[in-house]
Order: sequence, then C-alpha cells, then structure tokens
Amino acid sequence: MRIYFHSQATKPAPWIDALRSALPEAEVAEWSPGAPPADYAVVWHPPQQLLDEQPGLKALFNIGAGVDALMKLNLPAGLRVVRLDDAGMSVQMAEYVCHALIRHVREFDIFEHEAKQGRWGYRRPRARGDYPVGLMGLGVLGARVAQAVRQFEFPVNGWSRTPRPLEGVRCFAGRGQFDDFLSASRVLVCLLPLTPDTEGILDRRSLGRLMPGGYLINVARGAHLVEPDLLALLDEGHLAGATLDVLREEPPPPDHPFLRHPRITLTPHNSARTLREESIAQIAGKIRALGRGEPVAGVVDPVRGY
Ligand code: NDP
Ligand code: OXD
Repeated sequence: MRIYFHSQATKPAPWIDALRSALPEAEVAEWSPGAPPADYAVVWHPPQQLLDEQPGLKALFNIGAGVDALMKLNLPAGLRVVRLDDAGMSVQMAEYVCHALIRHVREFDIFEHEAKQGRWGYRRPRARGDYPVGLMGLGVLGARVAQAVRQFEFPVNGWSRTPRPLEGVRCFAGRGQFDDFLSASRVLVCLLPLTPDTEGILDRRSLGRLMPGGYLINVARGAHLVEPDLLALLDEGHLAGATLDVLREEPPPPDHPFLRHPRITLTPHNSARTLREESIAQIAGKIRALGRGEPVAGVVDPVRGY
C-alpha cells in the first residue's frame, strides 16, 4: 500500500514519520509531481495536479474538518473524500466559543481596558437569559459547542439544514426557519461548512435580524461573512462586537479594517487546531477499515459539499 502526504501548511516530516509508525505495512512519502500511483493521499489544500496524476486513489483524507478547498477542485468521479471527524477539535472549539461568549457577556474586555486606564469601575451584572446563543451548524463541532454553552446556562438555539433535535437546544432547520432562529438569538456562532449555500450567509440581512446589541463569533470560514456589512452594523450600533477566527484573506493585509477595530477580536485561524496524533490514529483506523471493506465515518457527500 502506498500513501502520499501533501500540505504546505505544516512540516511534512513529522506527519510522514507518524503515518509510517501507525501503518508500518505502508510505503509513506511526500507527494511530488510525477510520483507513481498511490492508494491513499492525506492532504490539506492539495494542488489540482495531485488529483490529475492520481486517478486511482481509494480515498483522499483531509487533515481538517472543512473540505471547501477540496470541493473547489476537479475531483475524479467516485473518489471518496474523508474529513476529520472531531479528532480532538470539538473540545477546542467548545473552549474557544465559551471563552469568546463569556468574555463578551461578562464584559471582561471592558474591565481589561478600564484597568489599563487605571480605572476600577463596577458594572451592573448582565442576565445570561438576555443572551440567547444561536448556533449555526449542529454537526460534529456545533453539537459539542451547544453542549458546552448549555453548561453555563445560556439559552441555546440551533440551526441546521435538516432537523437535528438536541437536548436543551431550541432547534430550527432550513431556510424557512432561518429568520425565526436569528430573531431569537443575540449571540451568533457560525459553525457551518463553506458551500455555495452558505457563502456570504453572514450579511446585513441576517446579522440585522439578531436581537439589538448582537455579537458575532465566526469560527467557520471567512467567506461566510460579508465583511463590509459587519463594519456597517457595528457603526450603526446594531451589533456590539465580534470575535473572528477566520477571514476572507488569511493572513489579512496590514491595512485590513478589522485589525485595529476596537470591537473586533481576531485570532489567526486557530480556534480548533488539527492535532497530529489524534488525526493520524483516526486516518490509520479508517484506512484499515476500508481495507477490510468496512464503511467509515466522515465521508463527504459531493452533492451537499460537506
Ligand atoms: P459537520 O459537517 O459535522 O456539520 C455541519 C453542520 O452545518 C450540520 O449541522 C449541517 O446540517 C449544517 N449545515 C450545512 N449546510 C447548511 C445549510 N445550508 N443550512 C443550514 N445548516 C447547514 O461539520 P463540523 O461541525 O465538523 O465543522 C463545521 C465547519 O467548521 C467546517 O466545515 C470548517 O469549515 C469549520 N472549522 C473551522 C476550524 C477553525 O479552526 N476555525 C476548525 C475546524 C472546522 P445537517 O446537520 O442537516 O447536515
Ligand atoms: C478545519 C480547519 O477545517 O482547520 O479543520 O479550519
């Protein structure tokens, strides 16, 4: 069995060594143009050339949860694309979202700022019931985030493409219930995959339907957000702020208006990092299962695009 690894976002050697240890029966190498045919490829943002030169792959493993970069390529018909299925990401995502939510609702950002100005000011406590959290996407990550947010006793609304009943979550589904979901939420968390249906979904229309003083946490993809619409709604006072882990252009150009915006907190696409050990254990398990002819979880539906 031959496996190729390709990613420009991470050093290949530790991945290749770890894949060799997990699958000692396999020949594992970094992919290079003109390489002989392989059985599997483990990739992040591969070039089209890899797919064109490897039409016989049995599966393409993505070392991330989001497969939007792969869906833009011309994939051989019938190629099985397998995403990471949690692999240690959901707990990181839950930490990140709870941190951003609590920092905003408890006004820690304001306290930090005031202390640096030498001020010691009390503020009237906010009631968590006034901050219903709307989760867009109730998949592997969204469901875990919903559970974590509930632990802090915030009201939680959830929105998915098909109905996903979750204990303690008021669930909405499909475009028909989107507006009701938005108007019942003050803090909006985006954990949707990026697809033609969801690109630009965080725009003036949708963000404008949140309760006044709304807050956006985008941890999915930068292209979900129409960036000028967020700036306008912050200026108009309809939104109180935003925490963004993802931007349309990463890294952003030095003059990007979000970089120094007083009410936008940015992190460099690290809300849920891919963990090498967990990911390789999962991928190796799936390669073995496929070898035995068994089904595996996390196979992407090419029609839905996630
Ligand atoms: P899943 O595929 O498990 O879940 C996706 C959820 O979104 C599902 O509930 C799905 O609905 C819903 N959804 C998809 N399309 C629509 C639509 N058109 N309308 C309404 N709901 C929709 O994905 P994950 O939870 O694993 O990951 C979500 C995304 O998070 C990834 O695609 C990736 O882009 C991003 N991500 C970001 C990271 C970061 O570091 N910033 C790290 C990891 C992931 P249904 O349940 O009906 O299918
Ligand atoms: C992912 C990511 O999709 O890292 O896993 O963004």
